[in-house]
Order: sequence, then C-alpha cells, then structure tokens
Amino acid sequence: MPDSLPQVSPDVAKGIGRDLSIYAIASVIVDVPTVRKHKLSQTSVTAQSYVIVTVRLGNGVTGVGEAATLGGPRWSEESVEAIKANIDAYLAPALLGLRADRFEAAGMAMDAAAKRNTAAKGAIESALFDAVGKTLGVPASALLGGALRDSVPVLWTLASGDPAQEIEEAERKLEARLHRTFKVKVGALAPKDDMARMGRLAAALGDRATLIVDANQAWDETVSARCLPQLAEMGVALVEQPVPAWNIPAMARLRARPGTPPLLADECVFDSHDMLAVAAAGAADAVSLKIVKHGGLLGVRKVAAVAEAGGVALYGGCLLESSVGAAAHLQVFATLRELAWGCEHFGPQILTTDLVTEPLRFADFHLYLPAGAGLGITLDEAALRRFART
Ligand code: MUC
Ligand code: MG
Repeated sequence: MPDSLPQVSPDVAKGIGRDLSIYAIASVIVDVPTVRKHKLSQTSVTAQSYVIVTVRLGNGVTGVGEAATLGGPRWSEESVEAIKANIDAYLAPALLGLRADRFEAAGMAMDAAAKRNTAAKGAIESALFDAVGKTLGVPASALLGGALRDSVPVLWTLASGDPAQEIEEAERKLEARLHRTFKVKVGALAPKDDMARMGRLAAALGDRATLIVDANQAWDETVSARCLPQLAEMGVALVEQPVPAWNIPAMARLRARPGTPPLLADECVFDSHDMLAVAAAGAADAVSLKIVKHGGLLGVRKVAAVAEAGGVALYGGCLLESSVGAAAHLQVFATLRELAWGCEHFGPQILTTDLVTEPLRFADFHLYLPAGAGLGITLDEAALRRFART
C-alpha cells in the first residue's frame, strides 16, 4: 500500500510543501470481519469490503481514502473488484500530474474518464482532501467552508433480524451512552414478521430511544401503505427508502397519505439531479448523504445544497465505513449548516478491527470529528496488511 507507491525522487522531495501534483495512486481491497452478521433486505454480511486508496503528491505527502461496499454489487452497482479495476485502469491515469488542490478539476477529469463509479471517485477525492489538508496543515473541513461543529449525534443499526438479540444489543448501547437512536433494517423478513419485530422493539425501547426503519427498497407501494401507518403508531420517527429507488412517484404518494411517518430518501438520490427530482416531487422529508453515492465530499455538499433549497432535511448516511471513510464524512458533515437527523457512522464499531491507529471517538451519543490535518486519521498499516485481499 503506501509502501507500494513509487517513492518521490530526492529532487522532487526538495519541493516538499510546494509540489501539489498527483504523483502516484494505489488501491487495495480489504475484507474486515464484523462483530455479528448484518442483515439487510438484499444481502447480509459478516465482513465489510473496502477499497483503500492512497495518493502520493509530488511533495511526498500521502493521503488516504476509502470506498465502502455492502455485500458485493448488491446495495448499489459497484463492487470492490470493480472499484479497484476502474481506479487502476481509468481514474488514476486520468489524474496523474494534475494538481491535487484543484478538487473540482480532478472531479471533471474523473467524470471524463468514467461514468458514475461514484464510490471509486469518492475514495480518490477523499484521499486528495487528506493529502492537501496534510500539506497545508489544515483539516479537510477547512477546505470545504470550515467546521460548524466538532461532533454529530450518531445512531446504531440493529440488523440481526432476531428481536431478542436486537433489544439486548440496544440495551448495551444505551447503557454505555453510545447510541440512543436505533435504525432497524427491515425487508429480509415478511412484512408481517417485521411489523411484529418492530412492535417488540418499540415496546422494549420506545420510551428511552428513537427508532427509525430502513427497508432498503424491499416493499412495494401497497405493502408500504399498510406498514407505514403501523410504524408511525409504534412511534417510529423516520422510514428510509421503503420502495424501489426508481419509484419516486410512489414515495410522493405515500408521503401525502395521512398517517405516514417522515420519509428518508437513500438509494433514490445519488446525484444532485436525483435530489432535485425528489424535492420537486415532494417525495422525501430528508435525504441520506453518502460519499459513495455522491462521488466525494464536494458531491455531498452539492446534494445537500439542492436538498436545502427544496426544504429537504439532511441525514448523515453511511455504508459501514471504517474510521477512514467515517472521518471523510465527518469532515464534510461538520460544514453543513443543519444536519437535522444526525449521522449513522457506527461502522468503526461494527468491525472487529479498525483500519486506523487511533479510532474515532464515540461518547455521549455523539461521534467526534478527529483533530488534525486532512481527514484527521492515520492508516494502520499492520491492519491493512492483515486484511488485504491477496
Ligand atoms: C443503508 O442503506 O442505509 C447504512 C447502515 C446500514 O446498516 O446499512 C447502510 C446502508
Ligand atoms: Mg439506507
């Protein structure tokens, strides 16, 4: 990994701090086991797969970024294998020699080299922000408008499918003052079984915790019309992506029905055009912001700006990133004027081993923005070697 990057020649290294050109880019796939099985409507995982990208600048500084996936190309179309292949063959060659601090130009070069591939582009752009921030001695947030907060409320996701286990897991999180909002993954079970499961969770936790639900596109409009009011009755505060991503009209019709709880758009919003369509249709109350969907930190800000203009609230989404990807998200989340629904970057805690030397701080139901330049984290080379796919 960083060691596999070509070394900057002594002549080039003399210009440390000055030469911001992109000198080399490397990528590696890692598979990190999770502490328990994580079950979504379309897949279940016992290990999280990431592509870790390192970018070395002409001044010798290295930046790191991460592309997360969830169970192969099932949550979205990108798999780690495809991400790595497209970085190595198309995106990296398009960037070599360009200035790392010209983020928008780098984005345009990547868009010209490859359509979509937003997770791959997001990992590279994260590494550029890390490298440039480290060069200048400022956090990435300072390059994005500046941080407005140093911590964000963070939820935990319950996704074993076994309500007794889930209640016990939530109790432990509450007791440790780590999380008091819980997102429950539904859609792997039949709707009536999920409703019974949600009833048990609401009865056990409802007066001490906020519950939200993510169906990951599992339901159709009819099932949603039946389940959403039941969830509202149980006190569920927000329901994420109940119907397929393409069915924005159904989201709008469901949202207009009395008894529907607030709706969160996830898979239906990748870029700012999607966000405009969702806002114009009145299809969501909030949008889940993710680097893997929006192609980077700048993309997060663009989608957030359209959401704000359309009166759609912001939620800090994740794809179970390690502290590398979570830090990149925090850097940009910290710059948003209002992050009404907090964030869900519990990823570092569901991994058996994190990929950084000093994991992000979780305390008092919040996740803290790391101090330090760039993304504010240091890659753990030993962990990377241990989990690297050979
Ligand atoms: C998603 O769809 O929101 C985020 C948390 C989790 O458990 O799954 C992810 C993806
Ligand atoms: Mg989701």
